[in-house]
Amino acid sequence: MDSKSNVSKNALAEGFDIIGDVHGKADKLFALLKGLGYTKQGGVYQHPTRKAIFVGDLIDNGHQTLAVLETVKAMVDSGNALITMGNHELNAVGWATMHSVTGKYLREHSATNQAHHQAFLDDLPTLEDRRPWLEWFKTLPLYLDLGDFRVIHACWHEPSFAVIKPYLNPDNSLRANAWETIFEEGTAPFNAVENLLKGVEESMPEGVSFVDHKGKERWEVRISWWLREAETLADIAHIPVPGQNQPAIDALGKVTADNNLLKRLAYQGDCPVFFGHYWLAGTPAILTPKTACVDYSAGRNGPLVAYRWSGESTLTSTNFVTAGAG
Ligand SMILES: [Mn+2]
Repeated sequence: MDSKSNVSKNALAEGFDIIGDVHGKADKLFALLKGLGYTKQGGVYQHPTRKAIFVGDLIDNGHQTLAVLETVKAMVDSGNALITMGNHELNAVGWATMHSVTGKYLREHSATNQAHHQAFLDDLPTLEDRRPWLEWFKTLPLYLDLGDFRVIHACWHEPSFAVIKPYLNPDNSLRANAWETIFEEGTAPFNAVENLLKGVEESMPEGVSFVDHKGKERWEVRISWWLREAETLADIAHIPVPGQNQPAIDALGKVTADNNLLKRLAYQGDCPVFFGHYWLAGTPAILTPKTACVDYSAGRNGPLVAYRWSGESTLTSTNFVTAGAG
C-alpha cells in the first residue's frame, strides 16, 4: 500500500457517500464508486477524503454476489466504508440457522422465501462458501447514529429501538443469543426488527381491508414514516392501487393524525436520516429536507444511487449521484 492511501485512511473523512441497496449487482457498484471518485488501491476501493456507507441489502436478486461482498467487506475492514444490516442479510442468517430447541430453520424454507434468496444460494453453492459471509452479516449494526446524520435500512423508529436495545451489542449488532427471539413471529422484538429493516406498518381501522397489486387482501398498511405532518392517517398511509381501494382510503381519512399517532409512526427528529429498501423509481429526490431514500431499484433495472453528504443539515436533491441503470 502506498503512502498516499495510508494518509487517506487516517484522515478525517470530509464527507460520506451513502450507497443504496446493491442486491448483487457488482457492475453497478463499480460504476458508482468510479463516478464518486473512489479508486482501487491495494485491492480496496477508497477515496482520499470521503467514506462510503452501505444501507444494507448487498445480496439477492443480482448474480455477482461474491464480487459485491468482497468489495464491500474490504472497504469496511479497511475503514473506508461503514454498513448497516438489510433485511436480506438478516434473512440470510435466519435461513441458515437452526433453532436450538425445535431444530427448525429460523426462517422457513418455503418456496417464496427460497425464491427471494435464490441468487445468493446459486452464487455461493455450498455452506462452506456461505459461512464466512453469514458470520460477517451477524456482526452488522442495525443502525448508525453518527451525530450529524443517521443511517438505517428501512425506518428510523424510536419505539422499536427501545424494544430492541436489550438484544443489541454496544455496536448495535444483534447479540448472539438474540437471533432465535427476533425470528419468533408476533413477539415484540420480532416486530421491532420488522419495523427497522422493513418499515413500519399500521393496522387498518376495524373491519377495513384493501387489496394489493396481486389482489391479496391486507389488514395492515405501509406508512410513509418520513412524512411528519399529516391531518389524517390517509396522508401518511400508502394504499396501493388506489382506484380499487377507495373505501379503505375513506376509512383512513377518518382517523385523525394527532401528535400521539405521529409520534408512534412518523420520524420526529431534526437529524437527517438516510435509508434504502423502498425500490423507488424515477429521478432521485429527497423525500423531505431531513430524509432521503437511496434505493432506486438497482436490484432490478434501476440505477445504483448514492447521496453525497458533506455536512448539511438540510438535504438537497442535487446531491444524488447515480450509475449503471439497466
Ligand atoms: Mn430491503
